[in-house]
Amino acid sequence: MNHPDESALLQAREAAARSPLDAYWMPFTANRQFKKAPRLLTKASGMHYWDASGRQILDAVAGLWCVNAGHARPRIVQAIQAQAAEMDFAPPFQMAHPKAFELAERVAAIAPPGMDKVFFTNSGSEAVETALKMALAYHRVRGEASRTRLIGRERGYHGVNFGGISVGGIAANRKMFGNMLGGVDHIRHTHDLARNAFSVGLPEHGAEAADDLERLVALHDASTIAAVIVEPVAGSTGVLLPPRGYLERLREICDRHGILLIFDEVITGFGRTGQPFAAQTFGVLPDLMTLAKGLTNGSVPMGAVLAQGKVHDTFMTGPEKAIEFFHGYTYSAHPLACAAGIATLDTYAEEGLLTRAGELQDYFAQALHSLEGEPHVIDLRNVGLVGGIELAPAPGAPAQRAFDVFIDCYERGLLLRTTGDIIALSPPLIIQRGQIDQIVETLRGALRRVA
Ligand code: PXG
Repeated sequence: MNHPDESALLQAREAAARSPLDAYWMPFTANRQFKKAPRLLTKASGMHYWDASGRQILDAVAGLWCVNAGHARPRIVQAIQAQAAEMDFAPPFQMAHPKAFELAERVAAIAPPGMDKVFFTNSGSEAVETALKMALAYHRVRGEASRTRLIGRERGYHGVNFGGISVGGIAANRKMFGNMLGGVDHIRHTHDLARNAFSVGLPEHGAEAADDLERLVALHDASTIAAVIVEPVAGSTGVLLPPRGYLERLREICDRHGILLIFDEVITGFGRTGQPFAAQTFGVLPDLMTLAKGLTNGSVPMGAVLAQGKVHDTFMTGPEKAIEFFHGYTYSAHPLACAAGIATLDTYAEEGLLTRAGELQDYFAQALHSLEGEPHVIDLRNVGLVGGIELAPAPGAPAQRAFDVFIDCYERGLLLRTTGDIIALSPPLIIQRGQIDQIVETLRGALRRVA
């Protein structure tokens, strides 16, 4: 046995000998592969990152679908700095601070009609859990407590908490984690390469996929179903667009059966599709909407649920002294996040960013679709400033080809995001036409280089 001092020394020596990358267990990452060849970003401004060696990297994914106004925008930086100095934290339960109300008003002002109540969370995942709980509680408060079933969609992504993975439809995110929530079912996804490959904008075929909800109503009975949650554009699973007429039909079926419709707009929110929210771009009004990411331009973690007034008001019927919704987070409406959110909305407004994707989408679409015919490309998809490039998987090695393209592009100064064999593009909304060309030409080179 070592003397205590000696063993402490030994431990310290061992720790020093370990790689400084050992302790951090990285999320959604092949940890061992990454740590053999780390990609460390150390600085960001506007459309670019810089890595630890000072190399400039064009950001084609707005960080992770969140930095819609570009990186390190001065107004946002200053707002966070000033707020940190003025008041770091305020308790959110039975107390509040002015910027929480101000940000809620500002979000409601750009939201679809009637969606004027805002509940703050700290992430998209928490926004999803909040919306699901809100839907269940809403039906209970209005006297239909039997509506407990939640419906998601195959290939859906709604964050990583238990509610979100239960209504989500990505096997890898579910299979390790047991039984999920009870009483959840899924409608089928809308991806249909055979009929819709290389569509420019929304695909023509597949509105009838919404009728799958009627099948679940027939199976479970509407009186047991609380809500349906879908992403208007499914992002994380690889950019799946709603077929023309699909969301409208989903809305009609929900209306017919008294089911709440939740749009998860965590990636489509804040200008990504050409309007502030996809609900506006596609002209379909949900009952609840989940937001995050672009809400603070990615600068401080924050999410939110937007609710129709009628949903909110239903809760406001009991005794005035009673807490209406037993839910919330220590960091709900955190002062730094609120300050960042207000400055973010100012920046979006000043620069017309919430509609800029609409102005650029034709140029973006044309550039993207010029990749048709390049090696491995089996589909190209676009809406607003979202692009999807689906590759044929390499034989026996699914996801390898897209990852190789990702690495090839990164080495040439371009940051992409891949999921399986699909490459996603979601650049900051401040992007210039020349930078769209740079993204597409770098990609073209990579597609020709990879096996
Ligand atoms: N809903 C949707 C639609 C999302 O895209 C979340 C919820 C969860 O948000 P948080 O803030 O809890 O991560 C997301 C997150 C990708 C990718 O590769 C996208 C997300 C997360 C990880 C990867 O596109 N979006």
